[in-house]
Amino acid sequence: MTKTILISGASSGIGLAIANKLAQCHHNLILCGRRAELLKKHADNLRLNSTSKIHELNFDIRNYNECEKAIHSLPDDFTNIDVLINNAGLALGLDFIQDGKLEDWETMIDTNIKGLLYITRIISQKMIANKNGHIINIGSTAGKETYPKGNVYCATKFAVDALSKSIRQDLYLHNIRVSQVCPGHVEETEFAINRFDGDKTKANIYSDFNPLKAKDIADIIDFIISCPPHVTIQDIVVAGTQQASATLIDRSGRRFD
Ligand code: NDP
Ligand code: 8X3
Repeated sequence: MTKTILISGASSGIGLAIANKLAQCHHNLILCGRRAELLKKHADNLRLNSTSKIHELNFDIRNYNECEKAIHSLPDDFTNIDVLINNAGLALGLDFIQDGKLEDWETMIDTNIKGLLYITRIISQKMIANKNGHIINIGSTAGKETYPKGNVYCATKFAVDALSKSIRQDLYLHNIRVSQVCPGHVEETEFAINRFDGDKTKANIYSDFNPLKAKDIADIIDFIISCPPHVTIQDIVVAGTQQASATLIDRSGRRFD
């Protein structure tokens, strides 16, 4: 069945891979992100290569008014959102707590926690009115297990973990499903280059083992939304086979390629 699906953070990485997968599955998509040109390029590509209806929304998820204005601007075809995928998020820096940059902390908290809350508040109101909906949060293994210097990023993902459970408790009586996917390292994303502020040497964290690919997460999302209405996948924790925990990674070379 064709669904209308809003994906935050669809301009790159995991969000873009989800958009590609769900367009192949004939769903109608609302692609969100701040980089308008990039989003338009991806949207045009999907329009060319799929039968899905595609709409782009450019806004900063950290600003509640911008979120509200963007969602309220949706054309009629897209207003009944069946699935919300809260994917936009980032890590900035990898520092001991005493060295952390306040600006990085604010950005991570504002994006990963408050941005997710803003979008969820706005869209859940319509889902409640429709008595139908599915919210999928992209958490992280960093939301299950801390690691040295992960401090604030881990805290934001622990918050996503808590919100995934608590929002489910708020919304299940309204026929709204809430799921979470918690990946370990995922390549084919801008995650590491953003975390290390464009430093390619520091961001080179995937070359000596085989991590997940963005497409792997997209396949999991497709599975979650394809489950029959009486089934909710509550939580999936997934990592590459060479990654056993946040810090236990077999970096002896890429296997399984
Ligand atoms: P990317 O950097 O490739 O994607 C992040 C996306 O978030 C971009 O599309 C970006 O769009 C969007 N975004 C960031 N800030 C904002 C903002 N203020 N307003 C609106 N959109 C914003 O990284 P990933 O694909 O890896 O990240 C996606 C999610 O996956 C994140 O929540 C991340 O924490 C999580 N994750 C990533 C892992 C990894 O190893 N890569 C592992 C586990 C979880 P734009 O810049 O255009 O606004
Ligand atoms: C991204 C995975 O381990 O870099 O959420 O925090 S990790």
